[in-house]
Amino acid sequence: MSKGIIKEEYLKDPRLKDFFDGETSDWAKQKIQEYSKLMAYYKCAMMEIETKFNVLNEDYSLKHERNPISSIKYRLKTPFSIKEKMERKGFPFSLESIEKNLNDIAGVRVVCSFPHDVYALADALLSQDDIVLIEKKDYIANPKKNGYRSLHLIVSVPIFLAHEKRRMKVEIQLRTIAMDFWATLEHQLYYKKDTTFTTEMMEELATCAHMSAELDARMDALRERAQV
Ligand code: 0O2
Repeated sequence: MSKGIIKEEYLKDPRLKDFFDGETSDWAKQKIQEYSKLMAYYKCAMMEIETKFNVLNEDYSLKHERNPISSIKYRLKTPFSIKEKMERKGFPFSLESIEKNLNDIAGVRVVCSFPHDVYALADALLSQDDIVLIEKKDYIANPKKNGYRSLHLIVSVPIFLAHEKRRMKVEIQLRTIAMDFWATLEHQLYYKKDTTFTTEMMEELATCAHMSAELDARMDALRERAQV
């Protein structure tokens, strides 16, 4: 995920036509417009979520004189990645189906300082009365077999358009700097890649994840002792 990925060119990309099976008809043009509109709504939803976390960061730093958030990144799933996932999951291909079946078109990643901050921020967000929790996956309490840790939330957030209020789904990944360090490097080495990884290499990857978890726990213990 990288900040700034949502550019005008993204929606004007001529390859978007391929997304609708290479159609050049008026039907396809209309679909592209509708698709672009839907993506703009997702972008608005990500902005809403980002603002909510910035506000929480500000509030927390006033009370505790430190920032619980190290960075926030966001990304919109690309048309090709959307198409691949719809096909892989066997969903019918339409804009309605995309919106109904995919939860991770809009993704916001919040990198926090300490494990404590991950849960404090998640709780604070989920207690807001306009946020609806759709799904929660706690890969910190229950790490994946390869060692991946993060707290994943699927929420819906309202966006207020000129003449309409619309609820949009956003996937939020909350993780510490240590979790992000491991996941970013693992993403380059192994995740969804055809790289050959031996059992021993997989074990080494998991050991590195354990080390980062231990580092998190020790730093969190220090935070607690420092009472910040
Ligand atoms: P990218 O390239 O980061 O955007 P599904 O999305 O259906 O395949 P599921 O169960 O809905 O699977 O998703 P899950 O497990 O909640 O994970 C979704 C996202 O979490 C991924 O998005 C990754 O960003 C991240 N993630 C999950 N597992 C791993 C892992 O083992 N290593 C790393 N580095 N990241 C992981 P994408 O779209 O798959 O990938």
